[in-house]
Amino acid sequence: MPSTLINVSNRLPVTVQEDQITKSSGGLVAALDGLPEEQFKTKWIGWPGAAFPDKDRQREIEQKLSEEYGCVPVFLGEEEATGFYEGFSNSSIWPLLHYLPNFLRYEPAWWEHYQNVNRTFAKKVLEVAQEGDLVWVHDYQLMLVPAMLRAVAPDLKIGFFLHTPFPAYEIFRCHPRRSELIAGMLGANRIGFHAFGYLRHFSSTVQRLLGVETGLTHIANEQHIAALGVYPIGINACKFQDTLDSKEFHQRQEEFRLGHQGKRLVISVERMDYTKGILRRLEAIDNFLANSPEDNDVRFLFVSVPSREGIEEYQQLVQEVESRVGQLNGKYATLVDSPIHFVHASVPFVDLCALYALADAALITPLVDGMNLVAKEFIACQQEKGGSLILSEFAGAAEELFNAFLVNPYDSAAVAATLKQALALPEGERRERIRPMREHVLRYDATHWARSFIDDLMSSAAKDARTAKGDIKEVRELVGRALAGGKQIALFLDYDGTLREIERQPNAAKPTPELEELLHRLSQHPNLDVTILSGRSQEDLEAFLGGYPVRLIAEHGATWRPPGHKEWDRLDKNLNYAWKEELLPILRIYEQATPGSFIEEKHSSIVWHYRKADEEFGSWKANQLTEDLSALTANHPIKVRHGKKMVEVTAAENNKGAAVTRVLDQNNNYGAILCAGDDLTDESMFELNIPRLLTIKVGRGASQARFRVTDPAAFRKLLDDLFKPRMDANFPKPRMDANRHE
Ligand code: GDG
Repeated sequence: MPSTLINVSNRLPVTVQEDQITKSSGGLVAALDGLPEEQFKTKWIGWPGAAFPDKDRQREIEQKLSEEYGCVPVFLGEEEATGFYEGFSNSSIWPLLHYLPNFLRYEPAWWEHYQNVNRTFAKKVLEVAQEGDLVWVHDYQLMLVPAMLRAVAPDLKIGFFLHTPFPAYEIFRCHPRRSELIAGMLGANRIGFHAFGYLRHFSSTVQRLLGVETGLTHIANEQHIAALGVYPIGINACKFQDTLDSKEFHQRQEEFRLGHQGKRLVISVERMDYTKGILRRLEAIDNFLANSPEDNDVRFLFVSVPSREGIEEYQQLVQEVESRVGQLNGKYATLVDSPIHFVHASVPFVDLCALYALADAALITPLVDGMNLVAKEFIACQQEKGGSLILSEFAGAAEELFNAFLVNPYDSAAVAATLKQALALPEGERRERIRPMREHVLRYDATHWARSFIDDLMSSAAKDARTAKGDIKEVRELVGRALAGGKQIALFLDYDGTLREIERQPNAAKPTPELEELLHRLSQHPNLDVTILSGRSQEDLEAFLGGYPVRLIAEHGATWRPPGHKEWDRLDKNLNYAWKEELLPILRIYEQATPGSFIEEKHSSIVWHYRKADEEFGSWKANQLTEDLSALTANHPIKVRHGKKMVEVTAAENNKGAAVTRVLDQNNNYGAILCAGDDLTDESMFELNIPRLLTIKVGRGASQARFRVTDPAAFRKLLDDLFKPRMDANFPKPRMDANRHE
């Protein structure tokens, strides 16, 4: 039975008018049409494009869309739709996502509409979704939907794809609702972006705004993990191939050829949007025409599809563009011709293909663009001609279209010069540039994009579903069986937050009498090999636990001491800690600026503690420090960790998982290996792939562990139950030096 893929996007892939429904054929529709039917049934949830206040009419549309198009309409009131779409989505989020804070407008009422509409979408999804379905939410209009869904249906598989860039934190932080927006996205199991830069910005924005520790490819929320990935969208290759083979295409191409005879054609195709750089491009064209009178056979053709016409900034843009085109044509026209041909309308698809195929060059110079499909479409349609692609380096497509002439759209003289150079290139060379790019865009098409995202979503959702949700009974059974078979069991136990509750003063966290009793019992158990590992220094561990015949591992695995030994052995002898000298002054600045905070220097790490600082200010500074350090140390084998009330920098090679592996390399005849921990440093143990491994997360938060207990008390109780003393046992009390507790 195929699962259903529920696509949730602002607009349905159909337009409903008074008496007819027409199917639109955007990239998204094509991408999902290409998915294998035996694997997926596709449904769409979205706005049908107009308000239908009459309830009977709504029911009628609903039925028709569901039966004939697999679409579920979300009906919105007129005012609500305007506040949500033109207001919040396109006048407030869109400009910021495109690095244009000057265009940002915000009205509290828009935010209300945005939340309400996102809620309505989420409700509709919950009405439609069945167990096992995948939900794929698209774009900036629906950023809150993933978290809204997660709150009600924690096990739903949810993907989110952002079709625009995600800007640097300094830009995104301008938005009055910045934290709510990113928290909304984090409800997804997987979040996709067009380019790695956008992913990196998102990750650092989450780190700085929400104080959540982020990895390169995942962000651990309270209860689940949001995986991050890069999926550059492609074009509907089949549709282009079919059109290029059609008779109509050849006819139109011939007609256009006649229409532009004797001219070299440079085309630009886009929605009329200020992000597309139209005014800057006209500046470059002015420069080109002024400085290249010998190129007077070049004609510029603009196809600018009307867009967001209800918004003032867009109306102004149309006026400015029209006036500038008029000015330039006035300046450079002859009695028989003018250099710029401006079409402010949408042209039929086949005409678009004919223009792409016929053009000598495409001038695509957005100021910022998530991907820009036009660039890829132009390449796909260039067969023999070998037209040149002049592409803004600020479009996501620039990362893939390796043979394009890349330009900075703000540098109009350079754009003009590059255009001249591109047009002058011999035809053979131009063809050679296009050929490999054409292969690329036809292979990595929209279907490839959708498949990669969906495959990854399924695997990350499956992984997330296992997040420490195993039944603890399984641990009891496996341990019971190993003990009954007389097998040895290895215990790898973290200390603070796992065996012992966290204390405000770290040196106050010495074992309580109850824990002493338990440790005594575990260390004397004939079937147990106990290791306690911690981020603490060896001095701390000696002071708290030195009296027990257990193995101690300190500083996340940098140093260890076998059971019963006095001497500690460093495992990081070959590591270079020169970075500590460099980073210390940075941490000192934070220490100075944050009253109550202090630095702890360990052999293998530096820690900035802020538990005694003002809570809010301390955590704000900690987010900032984590971000600064992460950026500075990106190319070093160093790990920066924002833990509980501290930021720690350690050598990446030192981790508890590696330490566990080292112990097991010496002997691995265990019937079970049990690892337990409460924070992110313990995840390296949980990720190990070794047989008979039982992993237990202590407390809340996402984790790779299979099992979970609520807190240290529950964990001690579990250990107590698992390793109850045998009736005949009479263990001696350990030798403890009372002074060592202080
Ligand atoms: C957003 C992101 C990202 C244009 N004129 C006509 C026409 N078009 C079609 C093109 C192309 C589409 O519109 C435009 O797509 P883009 O990708 O260039 O840009 P946005 O509309 O801003 O799309 C963008 C995209 O989402 C996908 O994730 O790449 O960065 O901003 O397919 O062919 N189609 C027809 N007539 C026209 O006159 N038929």
